Amino acid sequence: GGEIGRRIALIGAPVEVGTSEPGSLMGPAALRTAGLARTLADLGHAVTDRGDVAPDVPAGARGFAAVTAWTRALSRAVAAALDAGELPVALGGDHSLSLGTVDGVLRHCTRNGQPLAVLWLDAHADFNTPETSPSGNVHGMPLAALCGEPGFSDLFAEPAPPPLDPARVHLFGLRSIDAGERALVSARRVGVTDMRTIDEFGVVAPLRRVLERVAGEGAHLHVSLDVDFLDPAIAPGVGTTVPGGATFREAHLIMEMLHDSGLVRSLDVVELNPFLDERGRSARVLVELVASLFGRRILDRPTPPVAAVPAE
Ligand code: B3U
Ligand code: MN
Ligand code: MN
Repeated sequence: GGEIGRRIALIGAPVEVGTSEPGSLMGPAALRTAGLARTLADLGHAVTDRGDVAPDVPAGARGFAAVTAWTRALSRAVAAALDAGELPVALGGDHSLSLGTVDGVLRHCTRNGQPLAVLWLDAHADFNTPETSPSGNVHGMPLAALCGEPGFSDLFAEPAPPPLDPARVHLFGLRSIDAGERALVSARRVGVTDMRTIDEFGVVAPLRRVLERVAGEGAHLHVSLDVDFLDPAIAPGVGTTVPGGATFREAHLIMEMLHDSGLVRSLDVVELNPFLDERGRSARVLVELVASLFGRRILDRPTPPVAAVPAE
């Protein structure tokens, strides 16, 4: 089961250079305003807010020049936190920030000889390359870059760690995927629990299988939570809403299972766009979800081993 009393480092990543929808720059501030640090401290954790990462982004830089600066700065911040025995929680910021956070985790894991598993809670696959992307927005590309697809040279600091193993990436909640991504995701054997699978089997059986595999491999589990994983009805504060997302109850159950697994070692909370939010609702829901991931519970009862497991 999950432990309480962790050392948690909050790392602000006010980045929006990866998206064409301005406003996610304000995400870290909104999560702080919604009481993230206090909520985690009240659960018995030792929380340090490291403030916002402030990379040297060349003036006026957009696209990959700016993304590269963010990637390297976030990678250093996350790796340093992990090396110090902390659990880094990155506050976004658009999803291009995961280039940096996951690269930092990858470096830490590579040094320790530990495999890295990534759970990507998102409506999208974020597996475009500059070649396949319909929008050119980098927030739709981080997994492709991290998994070593071509077209991203010089993004990661040298010497770069071996790329993320796509077979240890699991997309959960997928319901919007571009043609090029679809081909890559299946060619690289990325794990997927799409919305149809969730409709058929619920979240428990597919997630339990992911967690059992991570536990069996002794892997570090990194969770990347995109606001658009959630249904827009409960979290409208995001640039790319996609109907049919996770409900409040599904999302909390996932967080509770993640807590009970005791496997989560790093977390991103991304794509919160307070400019598009309604009276702070989305920020508040995210704080509640992170609280569940870090041990808030109704009663001391883990999820029972129910439900048939769908065929792979
Ligand atoms: N797949 C599309 C849309 C998208 C991906 N991630 C977000 N939107 N947030 C793209 O632009 O790559
Ligand atoms: Mn995303
Ligand atoms: Mn998304």
